[in-house]
Amino acid sequence: MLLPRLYPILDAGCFPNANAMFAAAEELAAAGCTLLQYRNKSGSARRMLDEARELRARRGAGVKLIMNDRADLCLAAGFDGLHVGQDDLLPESARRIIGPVRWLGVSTHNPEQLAEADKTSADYLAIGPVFATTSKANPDPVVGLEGVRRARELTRKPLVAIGGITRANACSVIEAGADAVAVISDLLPDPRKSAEEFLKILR
Ligand code: 3NM
Repeated sequence: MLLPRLYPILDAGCFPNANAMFAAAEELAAAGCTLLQYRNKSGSARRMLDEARELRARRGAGVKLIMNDRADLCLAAGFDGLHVGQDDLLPESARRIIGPVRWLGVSTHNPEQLAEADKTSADYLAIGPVFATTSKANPDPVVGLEGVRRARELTRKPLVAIGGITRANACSVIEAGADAVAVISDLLPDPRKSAEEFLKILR
């Protein structure tokens, strides 16, 4: 698998309503984004599936959709992949559900978790939070650029850095060894402009 440099996360909690999130998804696709994650930490399963299906119906050609946390909703919505954290299904349990083809990403927050996830069938690993973030409840301790460098030494899988990444610091994160940056807040409130700038900076 080849990760694009920019991996936008659409966090339902960051939008006033679902339509605003769908509009953001379309703007990100128009800016050239080819991978989007749908994240919803507070919606019911029913609501999440409705939103995920709508995202899928509206996605542009060549845009892959990744479901956060929920293997069942990944399948039900016909998404292209699943991203699991340390409190979700174990990677191999998730893999059994989503099958061999869909992408599987795993969040890690320290070298031990990263080395463990490296042994699984995950297609990519995430490390974070790199910098302080306000987008996640109870974030783990910041790992910094040093944490990204260390993660790079521990895996040959594609590496996604996450947490507090902005247009101002994204280059330093890639230079530290990440293949991609996952971003929530610095893509708001003008997703198209921000994404175009990220893609230009990270080219
Ligand atoms: N996961 P922003 S940090 C969803 O450390 C998430 O695994 C993290 O949002 C991790 O770009 C984070 O606004 C929030 O900082 C990322």
